[in-house]
Amino acid sequence: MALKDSITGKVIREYSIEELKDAANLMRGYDLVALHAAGSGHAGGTLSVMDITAALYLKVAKHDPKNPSWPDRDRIIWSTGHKAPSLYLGLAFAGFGPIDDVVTLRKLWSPYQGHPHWIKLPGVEVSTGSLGQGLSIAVGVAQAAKLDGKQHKVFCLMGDGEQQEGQIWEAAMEAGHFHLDNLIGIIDCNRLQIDGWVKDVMDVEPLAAKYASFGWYVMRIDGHDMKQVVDALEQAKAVTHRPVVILADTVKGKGVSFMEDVAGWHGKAPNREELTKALDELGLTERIPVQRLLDKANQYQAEVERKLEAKMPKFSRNYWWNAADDMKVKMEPTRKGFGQSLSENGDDDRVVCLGLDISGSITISDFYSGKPERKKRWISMGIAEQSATSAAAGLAKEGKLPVLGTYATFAAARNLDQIRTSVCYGNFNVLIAGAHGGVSVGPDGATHQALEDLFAMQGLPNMSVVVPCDAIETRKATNYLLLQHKGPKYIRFAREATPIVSDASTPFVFGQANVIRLRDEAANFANAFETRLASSYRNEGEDLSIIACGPMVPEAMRAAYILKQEFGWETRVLNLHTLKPIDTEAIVRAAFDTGIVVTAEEHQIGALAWRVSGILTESPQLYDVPLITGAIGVKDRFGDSGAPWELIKEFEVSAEHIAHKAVELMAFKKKRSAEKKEEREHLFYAGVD
Ligand SMILES: Cc1ncc(C[n+]2csc(CCOP(=O)(O)OP(=O)(O)O)c2C)c(N)n1
Repeated sequence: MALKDSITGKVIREYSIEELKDAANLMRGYDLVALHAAGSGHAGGTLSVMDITAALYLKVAKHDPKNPSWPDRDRIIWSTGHKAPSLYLGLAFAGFGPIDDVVTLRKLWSPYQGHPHWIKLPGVEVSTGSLGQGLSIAVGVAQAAKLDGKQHKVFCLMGDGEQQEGQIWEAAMEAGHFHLDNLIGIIDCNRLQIDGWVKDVMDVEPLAAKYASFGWYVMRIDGHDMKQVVDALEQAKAVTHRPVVILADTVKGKGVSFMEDVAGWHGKAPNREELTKALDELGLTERIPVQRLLDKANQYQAEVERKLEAKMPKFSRNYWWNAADDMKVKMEPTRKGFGQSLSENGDDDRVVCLGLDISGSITISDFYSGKPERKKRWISMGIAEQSATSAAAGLAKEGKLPVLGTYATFAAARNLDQIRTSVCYGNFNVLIAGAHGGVSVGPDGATHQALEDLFAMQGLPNMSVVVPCDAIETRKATNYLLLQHKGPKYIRFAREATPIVSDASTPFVFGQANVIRLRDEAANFANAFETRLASSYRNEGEDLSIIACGPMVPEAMRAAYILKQEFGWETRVLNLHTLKPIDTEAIVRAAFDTGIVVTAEEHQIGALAWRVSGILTESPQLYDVPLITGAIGVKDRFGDSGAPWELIKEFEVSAEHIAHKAVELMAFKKKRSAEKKEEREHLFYAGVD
């Protein structure tokens, strides 16, 4: 089979093995240029899988680039979503789109998202990024082909670390049970994952015996020997009565000496020097138009920035972070505070941390780094969020203080039923860390941007939910949750560095909001504000309130600054770091005292806004108080790839958007009080008053 014209049936191009090798090599070069232009992405895995990609897209799969939805095409399911750039290059080299365009990888609005999205790019079969789901999708696609009496094949590309996901084995069982001989799984066995060697993180071998025992036909090949790859894929198509899995032994970072077999190159892009060296090693210095590609990327980026700026609410000057000489902030990722707390408190023998193969970046590895004696209380669970959640419940039942964490979307959605039943129903002392919450995760895109986790976590009985505003508050919150708080607890933090707006003396009391008030301009932004526990705060007759949580608190503070500078208005900012149990009194008082409440959350609108509005509507103190409310947050849409601060603008969750909303609401308040005054005057002059 090959690239085909779906109308005439003619073969578009027949690649020789040598030509395929050359194409794979070129694709590696384009991949590295695109990663460099993006400034992020997955070098190691995209390089290890490139020979398989070239074989599939250019030789083995039957498809027509001019007719991407040809019903009789073979389907290629890219379960290993982080290797999206290889998929994009496979498609581009096959003729589905211009090769040069791949260089817009991971940029805002680009069809070349950090993880593949089939709605944005023709030729992509399904959207992936959450590991372990592709094989089940492939089972469904293969079943559909059987139901329709179709002859096409379904290929599913997976990673070896990915095999740790339990769902893979449910799908493997199903494919075996249903004798899906139209399904061909391919595993990129490069032996590495994020936290290190697969065999150390969570051994998945013997894969051949495992798949065979589920009724699969198994082949093992050298995944860099193009002839073997093509032969195995062709042979797989001829197997009957059984699904086939090809275990392809590969090298992570293949082709670039300093990337080969180095775990650190999993999720990293080369800098300019590394790119030059890599292209040289691949023998591509003369063959890839690096400057033309980078110019294209830069032009695309400049256009993104122009369009974004045009959409931003405007004020008399630029109030963006650190844009002026005063009101400067220091920035640090909130997740740092989590690691610091684990490092400080980890000597408590009850503390046990569970690794989910993303340990360094979410800082949970700070628990044991430099402290080898704690290693025995570090349990690496692999990429297995669901089982780890229930295992944590088991540890807690026996008196341990288990902590687990990963991207918030995999820490609070993938395993939701396990959190609900194993952890919350049993009311166990499990601390779950949802890292990389919100859109500011950036270029990884929608699959990695948790925008719904707080709905689920707040909805669970017994669960407590904390969303700290900066790294310092994260540390305090973790200290409290880890050692003092009993019961299920969820802490959510961000990936991007965000402003530090508190210090050691800032109050943090679980369940109690803080009031933050702008006092004077200062050299340091945080010093311009005074923070108090809401319960000890006295009404100062502010014009409006902004209620925020997480890194939206600094944005709310900056909005308060904009509103004061531009209009002279006073704002009460409420830092609602604890979403559950919620500080009802602080919310009611803010509403009562100011009459305007704007909520601000880096989440689908509602996790904060609906909780607050629920309180506003059901509190007797507010029954006859006229209130004007507004909500800032993500408006019922999935995230996108892009730079973190671009996404804050695109998803309208910046201080400027909060301030803009406040202006809109203040206009109503003023109109209403003008009408009230007129009515009073009217009644007075009519002699009724
Ligand atoms: C459900 C889920 N959990 C965690 C992640 C984060 N993650 C991305 S890649 C990766 C490691 C994958 O290892 P492997 O399948 O071996 O891929 P490779 O090493 O070849 O890149 C992890 C844990 C994810 N994308 N999805």
